[in-house]
Amino acid sequence: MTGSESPTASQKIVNSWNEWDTLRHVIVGVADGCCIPPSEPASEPKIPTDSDMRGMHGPRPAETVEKANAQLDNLARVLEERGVKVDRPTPLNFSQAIATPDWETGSMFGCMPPRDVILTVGNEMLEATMSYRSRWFEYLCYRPLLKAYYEQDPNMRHEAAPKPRLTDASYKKDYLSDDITMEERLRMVAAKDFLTTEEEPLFDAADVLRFGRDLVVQHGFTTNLKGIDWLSRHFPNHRVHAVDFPGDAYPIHIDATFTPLRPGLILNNPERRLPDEQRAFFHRNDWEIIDAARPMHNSPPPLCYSSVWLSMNILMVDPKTVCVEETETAQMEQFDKLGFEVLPVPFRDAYPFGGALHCATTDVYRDGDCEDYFPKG
Ligand code: DAV
Repeated sequence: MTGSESPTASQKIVNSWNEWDTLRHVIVGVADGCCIPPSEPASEPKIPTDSDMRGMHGPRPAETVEKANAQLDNLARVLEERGVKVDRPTPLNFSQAIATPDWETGSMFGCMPPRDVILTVGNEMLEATMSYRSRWFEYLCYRPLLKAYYEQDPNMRHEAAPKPRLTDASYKKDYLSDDITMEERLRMVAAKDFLTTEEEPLFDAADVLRFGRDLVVQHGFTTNLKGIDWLSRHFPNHRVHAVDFPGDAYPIHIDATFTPLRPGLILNNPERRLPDEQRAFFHRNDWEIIDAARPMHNSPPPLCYSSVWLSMNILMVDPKTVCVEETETAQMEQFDKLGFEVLPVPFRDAYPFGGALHCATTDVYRDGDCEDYFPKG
């Protein structure tokens, strides 16, 4: 290759190897047209009988969409004011029914949590398989952006994991029926008896955390062992580690459970501690795992799928600066004591749309290269 053919720095659009290096370019979700999808095998156990979402489906109330969008737009503005380029996905008509040759379902979900769908690893953006039928086509909302990055950045890799069939064979039948006690649920997750079967590889992008050469992936309801194996074959230059958190009765996405803050420091949900034998890898490489502060709320906002632990679902803007939901004062105080600069942003109105600040974003570009943070293997 001659000098004139080699990509120039300005053509490099996609680059992000970890969760904390300085953020330069990000996708922030939008709430337009978001729906509560009809019940399906993947969602049943996550919606307890007493939940305000039981039996509900259809477009979310317009005033909640407006409020969520105001907070999402504000997040975009806060990031832009710090020099971060912000892109937004293109919503589809989520209220339409969708079908494949194997199944049909009454609506889609939305294009808030971009983190759930798109996994950025270095110069690659990978569309996850997903594990909910209602989220099967969600990658289409990101295609206009990924297409543009691909056209502008000659080194960008646009990849898609094999689309799963998501037939009934992908879910355990009658898993966690209503009369199962919380104790029994916790016993089942501790035994790694999860909702999804090993019929085919399944993973949601939000079950993956990036630590340079190492990828840490939660095995749970939305990601199965075949999904983790697929990721390790797909990223042969990475070490892929499966983790699980026995205290989480509904293990869906890792990012309200385990949150790396900077090299050497991870926040762990004190109700969902990483088991000792899985901690050893972090400890022998001099990483500290500390308990997150307790959330300030006893319950999530109405019509929300996630737990109060969205308090620790934060966005690192650089290794010293963290974006935190503005009512989570205990979490902010903990960050302050750890020496971080804290950027408080209002975000609770966006929670029902699928999560907090980490969920609501997906990296396009962070400074830095692929480093080995675990030299002792
Ligand atoms: O604690 O409900 C939420 C994670 C959403 N991405 C929880 C997990």
